[in-house]
Formats: sequence, structure tokens, C-alpha cells
Amino acid sequence: MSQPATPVFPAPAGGGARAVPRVEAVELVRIAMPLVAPFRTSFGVQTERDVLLVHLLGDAGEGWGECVAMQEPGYSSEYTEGAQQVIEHHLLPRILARDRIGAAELEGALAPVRGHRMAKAALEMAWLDLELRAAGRSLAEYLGAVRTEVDCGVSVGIADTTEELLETVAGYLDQGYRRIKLKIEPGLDIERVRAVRERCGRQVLLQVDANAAYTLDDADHLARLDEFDLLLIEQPLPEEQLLAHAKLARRLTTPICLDESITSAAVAAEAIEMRACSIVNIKPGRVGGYLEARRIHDVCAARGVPVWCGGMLETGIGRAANLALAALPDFTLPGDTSASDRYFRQDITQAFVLENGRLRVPTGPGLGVEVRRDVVDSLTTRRTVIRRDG
Ligand code: OSB
Ligand code: MG
Repeated sequence: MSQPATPVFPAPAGGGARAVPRVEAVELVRIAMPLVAPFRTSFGVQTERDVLLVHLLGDAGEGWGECVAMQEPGYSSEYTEGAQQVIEHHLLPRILARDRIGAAELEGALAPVRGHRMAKAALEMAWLDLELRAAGRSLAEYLGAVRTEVDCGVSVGIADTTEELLETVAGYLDQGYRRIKLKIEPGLDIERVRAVRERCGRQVLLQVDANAAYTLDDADHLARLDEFDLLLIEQPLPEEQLLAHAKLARRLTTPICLDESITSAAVAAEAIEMRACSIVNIKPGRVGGYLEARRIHDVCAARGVPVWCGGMLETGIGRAANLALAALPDFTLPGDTSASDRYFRQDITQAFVLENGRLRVPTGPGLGVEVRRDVVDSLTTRRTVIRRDG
């Protein structure tokens, strides 16, 4: 289940061979990216992304990573400022204490720090980009991609009115999105879903995401969603409540998909065995990185559980990496890997553009995107440089 990741570089052959790039400095860049429209979920409203970028400067080039933590600890306990703190004070010191460290060795070096998976994932992404760029290999190939493009869905926030929701959904369907996900919360659920289903017809792939807004006492209420032929209901109950999800699953015909609850491959295996879910949303940031994400993919594939790639309103950096992951074989459902223009007027990489409801998987070295430094600079709210001492 947790076989070690394939090393990017072969073991150094005799002395002198440069095994992995050496990181000389780490630049932490905070940017403020306005969203094209406010995004409302059961845990709050986002109007702007406060994103922490990790930029590695090494002896063999550069690497970029993106931290998916949100400004407020509403989706999970992590948040941008906390992630920056733990990276600066607890994670980077452990890594920079080593002369050279490969991306696949980061998990071991950072294991003494509990949790903080989004912070760890941001570093891993940057290290993978650095290492794979230097090796001339793409992340997609490294992870084991079997697709050159992936089916895309879109996550639709809670609207002020049903009319507004119907208009937004119709717009996304016109653009070609292959699946619609509606954010729901108690009171803005059954009738909203009914309205969308009636307007769009049975053929549209439709699912809902509660972001942990219900309790097991709502089981009868949630069972009213069964008549709408939903692909799945995502994370109806709180993160820690695997057993309650298993009990709820027995009272619904709509399949349960877990997002927040799945923090590792071990938890994924337990959740599946307990029948707490029959589908898994994989977000690399939530689980500590792309290598753990791949292990979750493998755990699910071995148990016949389909997976799809979640999203955290990423910039082009995180989006590129998510597309590489979504190209793995068990990603059989459309993901929340939407086009750049669903989120931002201007992305910090080349824009990802929907083509026939799909996005292309980047093929260039590393993440396969070039960061537009002028755009990053124009959005920067804070910049911190950490140099290797000595
Ligand atoms: O629960 O999937 C979620 C965005 C931020 C935090 C949590 C979630 C989401 C989304 C949007 O649903 C996914 C995306 O389009 O990036
Ligand atoms: Mg979710």
C-alpha cells in the first residue's frame, strides 16, 4: 500500500554524482488574488485568495509550490498565516539542516511535525518541481499518468437566490463543464437541488458538497436528496465522524464521498473498510502532498473505489499539479479542476483553458508551467527569503 515513491534520480553512482539539486534559498511569497465572483460555502464566503507560494532557488534551477490553505481555518484547521509560520519555524529548518534532500525524502524529514499537511504539501510540490525540472521529467509521467487530458467539473457556490443559481449553472454548462457540483447547507439544499435537476434534465452529472454542515440527526432530511439521481454527496458530516458517515450511508441511496475526513492513505483504507464512503475526493494539499495522494489513489483502486481530484481554488501552479494527478487511472470521475477563468481574471501562469469540457495535462518538465513573475509581483503582499546559513 505505501510502497516508496520511485526516486526521481538514481542513487549516485560512486562519489561525485550529484544526486539531487541543492536548495540555496527559499522565497515565501504571499499574494492576494481577487476571485472573479464571491465563492460561498457552508463554512464562509471567499472573495479573494490569500495564497502562499514557495519558490526554491537551487544550484540546478528553480521550483515552485503553492499552499492550498485558506485565509481562515474554516474548511480545515489549517490557514495561510499558520502554514507560513510552521514552514518558516518548523519545517524548513528540518529540511535545510540537510545538504541535499530529495522530494521523496521530505515526508520522513518532516514526520516529527504532526499534522500541517497543507504546509508540508506546498514544500513537497516545490521540491518535486525543482527536482523534475532538473531531470527533464514531467510530474504527470513521474506519478504514472495514463491520460493526456482530464474531464472537468465545476464547483458552484451557494447563491443568494435559486434564479441566480440556475443562471450560474446554465453558464457553466454552456462552457462545456462535464459535471456540476452544488455547495449546500441546511435550508439551502433540497429545493435548490430540485430546481437545478428540473432545469438541466437527468443527463447532467450532478453532485452536492455539504462541507460537514449536517449531523447524523439529519439523515431523513438528506435522504430526500435520493430522488435527484446525484452522483454523490460530499462530506455531509464533520471530519472526525467516520462511523456516523457509515451509519448515514446505510440510510441513503446517494453514494457518500469523503473530502475533509480523508487525511491519509491509512484513513482512506479505514473509511472504505468501515463503508463510510464509496467514493473519495483526493486533494493533495489536504493529505500532505502528491506522494501521499498517489498512495490514496492506489488504496482506492485496489478496493474498487473511484476517486476524483478536488480543488482548493488553486492558481495555475497547483492546478498544473492537480491535472497531473487527475491523469492517473482511478480518477474516473470529473474533478474540481476547472479552467483558470472560473477563478481569476488573470492567472500567475499561462491560463488553463477548457476544451470540450477538458483540460490538458501539462507535459513540460516539473509542473510544466512557467510562473509569470510580473503578475506575481503585482499581487504580492509579503515576501520573505530564507537562506541556508553558512
Ligand atoms: O470542499 O471541495 C471543497 C474550495 C475551497 C475549499 C473546499 C472546497 C472547495 C471547492 C472548490 O469546492 C473547488 C475548486 O474549484 O477549486
Ligand atoms: Mg469538498
